[in-house]
Amino acid sequence: MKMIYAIVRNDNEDDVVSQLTQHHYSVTRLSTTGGFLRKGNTTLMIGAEDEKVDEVISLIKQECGQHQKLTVNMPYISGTSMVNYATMPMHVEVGGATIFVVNVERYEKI
Ligand code: 2BA
Repeated sequence: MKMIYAIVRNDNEDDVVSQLTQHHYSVTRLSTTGGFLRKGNTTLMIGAEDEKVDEVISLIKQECGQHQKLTVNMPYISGTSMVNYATMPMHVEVGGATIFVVNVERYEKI
């Protein structure tokens, strides 16, 4: 058995969860925050049999689509004698999903 952790955009969360539950997968949603953009995202935990992992990833892919390029204003501190907070435009890729597949040593429902 595997535990699949999928970090998805909040915009895609509902569609991904609906798709997975319609295909009879159990999902736990965690509200998380990206360390770089410091924006909310969602981490989904899906426990699945080894042979189902590819199907789960393909369902997530269907709903999250491809990465898109986005320009965001990142805060930074400029100036030497005085602290001056400013923003700097930066190009990042958003969308898609970041997926980790981890072995499950033991699984029990009691
Ligand atoms: P964030 O950390 O907010 O990152 C958002 C996007 O900013 C990333 O998209 C990436 O395109 C860019 N980015 C992240 N760190 C960067 C850096 N140090 N320098 C330049 N650009 C950077 P994704 O790669 O699609 O990641 C989306 C979210 O998935 C991340 O949100 C984070 O919450 C999670 N994530 C991605 N890779 C991870 C990893 N290796 N471990 C844990 N969480 C990860």
